[in-house]
Amino acid sequence: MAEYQNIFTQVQVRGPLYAGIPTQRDIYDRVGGGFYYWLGRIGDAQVGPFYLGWTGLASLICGFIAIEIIGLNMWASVNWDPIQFVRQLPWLALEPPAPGYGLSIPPLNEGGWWLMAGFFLTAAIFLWWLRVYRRAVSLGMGTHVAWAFASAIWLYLVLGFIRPLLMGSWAEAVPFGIFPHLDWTAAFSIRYGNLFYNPFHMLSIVFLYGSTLLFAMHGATILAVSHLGGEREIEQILDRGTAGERAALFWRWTMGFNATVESIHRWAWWFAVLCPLTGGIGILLTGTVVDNWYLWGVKHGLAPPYPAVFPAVIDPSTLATGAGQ
Ligand code: 07D
Ligand code: 07D
Repeated sequence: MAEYQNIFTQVQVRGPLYAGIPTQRDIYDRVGGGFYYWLGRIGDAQVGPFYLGWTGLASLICGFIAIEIIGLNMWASVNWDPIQFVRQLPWLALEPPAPGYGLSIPPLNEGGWWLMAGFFLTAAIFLWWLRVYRRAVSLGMGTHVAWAFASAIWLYLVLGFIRPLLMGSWAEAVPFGIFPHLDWTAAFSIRYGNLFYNPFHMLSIVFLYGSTLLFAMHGATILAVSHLGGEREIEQILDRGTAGERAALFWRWTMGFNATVESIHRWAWWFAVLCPLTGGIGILLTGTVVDNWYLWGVKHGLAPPYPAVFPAVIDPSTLATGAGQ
């Protein structure tokens, strides 16, 4: 049996390069015949043929403009010093406008570039979504991938567009930058009284952790029966053999129930989709409906109140006399 433990060794030999089924010609047809190279050495990924439709091309152009605006602003912030740009890159940022600007269009150097980069990044993401949708339709597939992607786009839009609109200020949105966006995430949690007490953050974490658990279980199960042909989904559905049944029985034995060769993919789809979907709801409620998740938790019996030895907790942002008011 040991020789079949195929985490690193392969059971199925890689097939010949495949250019894919014929499709209706778009402005561009697929480019190249495909190849295996270094990328293909990991996980048998066939590279190409590529398809560059107008949505793909427009998306890449918008994405390039966004990255260009972000990158040049970051470079300008270190006085155009190339060494410092590379050295400090993870810490550099393109910040949204200051709160005073509300939802108005600020001067370029005070958030205008951020707004413009956000516009082009969003256009790039929307165009890529359209490409994913249209390529699926042209192959006669369902549009499941596009709708899963839409769930991530929902969270992205809540973080950078919908919630700032509701709060009346672009300053609420996320900055561009590797560590700066982490600082924003931590500051957001602190400002709104600890996101851990937000039940939608909890749900989002359930689906995030659940997704990795499901992925591990599914990947492991199929690898464990691939020496019986378990990864050949068609055969598992059409000619019932020993692999799928064995895998299902394994899970009934170990945890009492099993998914099927088909339903495991619905489990996976829903877990993945619900992670950013519930997360987006949680972010949308923060600052709009609930101002302090810890106090909300205390009110609903979720969190213990601070011991009575301390003075009552008052959310500083509700005080009209605070600094900067
Ligand atoms: C593995 C698929 C490949 C995708 C990759 C990401 C860019 C950005 C741009 C320098 C799993 C490509 C990255 C194109 C470069 C500039 C301007 C997906 C895989 C490799 N985050 N986040 C990262 C984004 C938010 C948080 C990494 C994007 C929220 C935490 C990467 C968005 C909050 C941590 C990144 C976004 C948040 C990260 C790795 C958009 C709450 C980390 C991502 C558009 C959700 C981790 C230094 C990854 C890290 C990390 C990108 C939004 C929190 C740079 C594009 C505002 C706590 N985030 N993030 O592998 O190492 O995803 O950070 O919404 O610890 Mg983030
Ligand atoms: C960001 C969707 C948008 C991405 C898109 C992709 C490109 C790149 C490039 C191809 C990820 C666009 C792609 C442009 C193309 C190439 C190369 C999805 C995104 C459209 N948290 N937290 C979550 C945990 C804390 C905070 C979710 C854990 C603290 C905030 C997740 C912990 C504080 C937000 C999660 C923890 C805090 C979140 C994200 C533990 C900080 C969010 C789910 C163990 C001190 C976000 C409701 C996701 C959310 C979010 C996990 C702790 C803050 C489940 C495990 C208490 C502000 N947190 N968190 O799918 O939805 O993201 O919250 O401590 O906004 Mg959290």
